Amino acid sequence: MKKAIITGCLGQDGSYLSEFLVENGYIVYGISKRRSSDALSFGHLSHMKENKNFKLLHGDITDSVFISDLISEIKPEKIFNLAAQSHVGYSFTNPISTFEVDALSVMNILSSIHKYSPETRFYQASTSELFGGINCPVTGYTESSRLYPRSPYGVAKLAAYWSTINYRESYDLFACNGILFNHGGPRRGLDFFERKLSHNVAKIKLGLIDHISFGNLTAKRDLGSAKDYVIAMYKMLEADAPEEYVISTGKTYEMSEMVNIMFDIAGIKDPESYIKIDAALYRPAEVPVLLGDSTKARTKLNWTPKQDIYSLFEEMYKNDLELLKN
Ligand code: G4F
Repeated sequence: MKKAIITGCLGQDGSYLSEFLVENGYIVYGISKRRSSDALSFGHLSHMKENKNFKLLHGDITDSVFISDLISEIKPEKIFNLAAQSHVGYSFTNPISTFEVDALSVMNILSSIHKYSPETRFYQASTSELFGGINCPVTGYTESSRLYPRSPYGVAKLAAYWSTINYRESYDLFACNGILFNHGGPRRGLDFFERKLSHNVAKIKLGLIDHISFGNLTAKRDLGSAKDYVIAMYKMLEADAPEEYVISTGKTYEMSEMVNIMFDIAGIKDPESYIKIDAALYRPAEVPVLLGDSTKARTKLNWTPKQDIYSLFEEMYKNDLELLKN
């Protein structure tokens, strides 16, 4: 059986990708950072606890001993590096640790692949935050657009992006970046915009709270479904050659429009009366508009997203309503 390592396997993307790869005949070695409070937890993957093709390993990707031992022992066909400090707002107050996890650890992994397992194919979770959102082209950012990050998170991810390309060009590794635009779903962390929205609108529906506090609602995001996007990751490592790909829906919505869509799905009128703007939730530098042009992935990888924002928000809202009722 083919072997794959997924770092960050218990997160939103890591858990969907773990399920997808096991269903497609892989043995998955899932890496997750140990937390003493929930060291025995499989999180989103609790249904795979007894699955002999899914092995949960605890480890920190910033630890070079852990990474080199792991890669030299397993020598997997594929490594998907999805572990990250992925909250843009948090990166402004914790820039150093963000850089360690999101940039330095990627060099660690690439260096171990180069030394111990040069046939391993490597996927780096890059992001539309690399573009920065100023002067976004009307047709959307492509793989050749200018990179201009606007946060410590974006800067760290930019270093990781170039490290991946540099190792590919220097040592002929099969290493590539997926430049994924925002993507969510029921497993999204509660402190990201769309999940905060679905969870709190469900709370309002149940009469548990009477308002939601948000920061900047004038930014625009191209938001897709994490389940669709992990398939693009897989296809990138199945391609003939390692290349960068933009993964996006091709539609962008202002955050305030997203608020209206979610309230509409919940059947709650007059959304504005439930929203408070909290200046503390604004970021020191904002990424104003993100829109992606994923023509390359659609033509070369034959990838297309299945869910639009309406079906995604409906799934998220219904999931949160059930969670809260239970
Ligand atoms: O949901 P967000 O925190 O996502 P953001 O910053 O776009 O980053 C996400 O997408 C990136 C891909 O483009 C990933 F690389 C990254 O890891 C992450 O998954 O914020 C979205 C927008 C921002 O403009 C933010 O300022 O919503 C605005 N916003 C307004 N109020 C808020 C809030 N964001 C959050 N998280 N919480 C708020 O209360």
